[in-house]
Amino acid sequence: MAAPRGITLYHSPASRAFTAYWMLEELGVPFSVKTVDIRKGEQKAPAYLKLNPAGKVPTLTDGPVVVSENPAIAIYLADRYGYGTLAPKIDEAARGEYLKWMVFSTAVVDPVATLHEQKIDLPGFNFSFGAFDDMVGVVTGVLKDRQFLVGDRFTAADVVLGGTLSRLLYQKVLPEDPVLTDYNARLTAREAFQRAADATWPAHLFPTPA
Ligand SMILES: N[C@@H](CCC(=O)N[C@@H](CS)C(=O)NCC(=O)O)C(=O)O
Repeated sequence: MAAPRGITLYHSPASRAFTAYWMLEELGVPFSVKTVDIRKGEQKAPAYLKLNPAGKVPTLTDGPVVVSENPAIAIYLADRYGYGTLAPKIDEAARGEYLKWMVFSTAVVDPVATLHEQKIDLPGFNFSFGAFDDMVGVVTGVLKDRQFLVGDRFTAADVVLGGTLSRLLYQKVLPEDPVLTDYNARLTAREAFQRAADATWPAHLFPTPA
């Protein structure tokens, strides 16, 4: 494993920064957290925009490296600190599928689910992300016969796409299909998942309803 160079995660409570936090917890590398509270508009502060001009969380720095967008953060971290375990190696056939699911998570699943939640269901043909039902069919199709996205081995693709599916199930955007709920149970049972969830939705800010 490469030596960490001083990792900082720019994270906000109750945000998609959960995914990057979970990645770091899975890897067990030391990191510090800087809170960029999106509900206070801190993601638009000039100093933060220099790191991430999109003004969104998460962003991660590791020595001179600055990386944003959850799939990119996960690919970077897994290659540097989990190569061959959380990341299939370059020459492994599984690498292709691994990268596909990484990109699919924010190029397809997140936007099409957001539109569906807003009750906008576009026909798939003319849209890069396709139709909602087709997306659900693709993910249930792969998960019905396996434990994780890349065969029976947990990878960073499960953190990125799995974390997105988990959130969408919680928000009731995805159907309660047993294929999805069983997969989600395998993810949420992981200690690293729970630590990231506790950090992202802390009980004092998000108490469980009585
Ligand atoms: N494509 C980005 C999405 C990140 C994102 O949506 N972040 C939201 C919070 S969940 C955000 O920072 N919103 C604040 C804003 O847009 O002002 C990724 O995958 O990292």
